[in-house]
Amino acid sequence: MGNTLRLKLLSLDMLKPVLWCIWILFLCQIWLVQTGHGRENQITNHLGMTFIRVPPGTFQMGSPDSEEHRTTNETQHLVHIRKPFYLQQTEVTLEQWRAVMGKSWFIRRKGSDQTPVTRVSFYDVQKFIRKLNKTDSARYRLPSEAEWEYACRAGTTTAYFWGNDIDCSKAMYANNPKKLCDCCGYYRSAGLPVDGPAPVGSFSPNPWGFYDMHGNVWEWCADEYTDDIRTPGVNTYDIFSSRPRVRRGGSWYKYGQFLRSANRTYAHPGARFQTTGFRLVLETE
Ligand SMILES: [Ca+2]
Repeated sequence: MGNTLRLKLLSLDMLKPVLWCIWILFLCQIWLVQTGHGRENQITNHLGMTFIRVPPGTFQMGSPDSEEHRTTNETQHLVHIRKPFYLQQTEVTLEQWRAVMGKSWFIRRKGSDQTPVTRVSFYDVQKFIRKLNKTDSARYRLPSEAEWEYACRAGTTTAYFWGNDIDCSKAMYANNPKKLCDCCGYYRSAGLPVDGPAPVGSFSPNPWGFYDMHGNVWEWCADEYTDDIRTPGVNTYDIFSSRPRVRRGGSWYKYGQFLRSANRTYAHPGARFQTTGFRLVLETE
């Protein structure tokens, strides 16, 4: 074998690892695009709120009969999400709330800027949305209950995105010394605040990249509450409506079973709770 040929083969051997890396990067790129998790599927607005694109699709909303702690308002049924939408990656934070509403709203609030905003009623949230919509060319709104559960499940069918068992290391709940403190010790050792929510994004995200869909704070949805989940309530905001609105996801305050993907509760739209905040949908079309 001549020297020239040997040199060529040697160069080819040296190139192999490089070619493999290029190939793996190419495959990763395809995976990111196909699973909807590439950067092109995220939008960050002028307030630093990040929104992740949720593709259209079909899913089983509600819980199976076999699910522990399920209640009668979780009848399982097929739901079609026909349009893509962008959902906020985290709950709305105190910093984001103040940026829109001004500091005077939360003089007595404790917690870091990254703490989710709470004690905001459904009506308060509508004021926030109206102000935000005036400062930005984009349009914001609350998610419908179906959109919320679709994004919470992120393709999973178990009680929580990680499985069927609640776990202090996966989400924020039972962090209340007066009511239920099963997880207080764990959170204390993890450096998280006790007797309140954690800064947003303190736990691992679900498979689609959303943080704290399970726990931390309950999240207002747009829909009026109906007992039969198969017939969703009106989700057009009506300032004169005092019908109860849906809240989803459970909170730091009490039981882990309230964090289940299918769990539902509701409240008067004027109620302010230390357990309840929200996240937004960004309309792009
Ligand atoms: Ca939450």
